[in-house]
Amino acid sequence: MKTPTPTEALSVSTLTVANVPEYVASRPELARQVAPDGLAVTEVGDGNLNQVFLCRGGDGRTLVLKQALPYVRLVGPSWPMTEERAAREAHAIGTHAALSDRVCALTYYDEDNHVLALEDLTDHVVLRSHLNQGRDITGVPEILGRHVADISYGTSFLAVGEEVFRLAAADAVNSELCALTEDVIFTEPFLGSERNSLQYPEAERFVTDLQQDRGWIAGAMRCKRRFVTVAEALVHGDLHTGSVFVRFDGPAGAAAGTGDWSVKTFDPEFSYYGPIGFDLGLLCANFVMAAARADALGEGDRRDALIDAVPQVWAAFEARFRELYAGRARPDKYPDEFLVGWLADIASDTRGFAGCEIARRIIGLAKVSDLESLDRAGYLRATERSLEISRALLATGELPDLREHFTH
Ligand code: SR1
Ligand code: MG
Repeated sequence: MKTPTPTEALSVSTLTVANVPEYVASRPELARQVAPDGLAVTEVGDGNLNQVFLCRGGDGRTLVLKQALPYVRLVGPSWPMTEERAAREAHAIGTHAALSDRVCALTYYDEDNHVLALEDLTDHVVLRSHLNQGRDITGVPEILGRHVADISYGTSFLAVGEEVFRLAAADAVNSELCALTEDVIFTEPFLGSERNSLQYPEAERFVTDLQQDRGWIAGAMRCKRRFVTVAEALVHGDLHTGSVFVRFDGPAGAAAGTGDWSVKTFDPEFSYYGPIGFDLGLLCANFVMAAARADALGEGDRRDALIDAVPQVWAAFEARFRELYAGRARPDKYPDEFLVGWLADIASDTRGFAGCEIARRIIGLAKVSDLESLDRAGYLRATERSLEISRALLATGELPDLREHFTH
């Protein structure tokens, strides 16, 4: 094959381990980042939607390429999906990275082939894996709470002004992926679906019981209404512990703090203008399921530490949100009392979305390894307790006492 020149950028509908070197060589923006000669390429994607390649040049520099294909990777071509999600992701990374340094950097975007070149974070670990390994996360919940405040306040109408907000929200419509979320998070776990499944059939009785609880279903439908109709900020849209890379940089053995971590969020392809509590709710739900795992493994101290991640996320979010609000352009128009109501709405949304996320990760499509990798007894204990938390969050709208909940 003829060696491409920079003016002949290779077009590839499907990147493969074999054609990535040629693709990189044909694009000066990429060839500047990683030496195309002798490029070692590995498929490293473990997400549900896209393919991801790690490219290592002979000079040791690395690059990650992520490509959206016209279908859902988890299922295959039988579930078509447009590649538009790559554009949504590129847009969100650009917007969020301007507001927070906790974002995996985008170094190049190829709109034609739906390819994003991303900062290589293979010296980090996905937070979910870090949690599953039983490792400490002291300081991480606070970093994430603050990050959500930065990206959400920074894209809210108060920060950018009403007209800019309206135009930005219109520009970020992500209908296809929002529809997917509406199905898999808000509808199928509650009303039933052929896509639902359970790791062990004995858990069926918990689900059957829950699906007859009209209060639980009504709570979920309230959340769906909020998800569909509230456009508060450009949210990440899928901020679970599998969308966060962490690397501990502090001294070994010392107590960790927020300054000891590199934390980078990634994968915001589900981003859209939605309720701020959506990101917070998904995060908190995933900490609750990590706590349920620790509980099932008999690790009481660790369970309690993970339960504490929930108020830590919220406290850091609220503190930073208050700080940002204090700098608003028109304090004469927006009194402090306005913030009180806004935070109450976000807190209520957070509880509800957490309840939906727990339910979907157990009943619906796209499971979490925190629970799925437990043995049968552990899985049943963890799922029963997690689902009861989901019931409390959605049927009552209140956060139950989680320590009490796990130990009664
Ligand atoms: C088709 S799978 C759907 C899920 O995968 C993504 O990671 C999101 O969590 C989405 O809900
Ligand atoms: Mg994802």
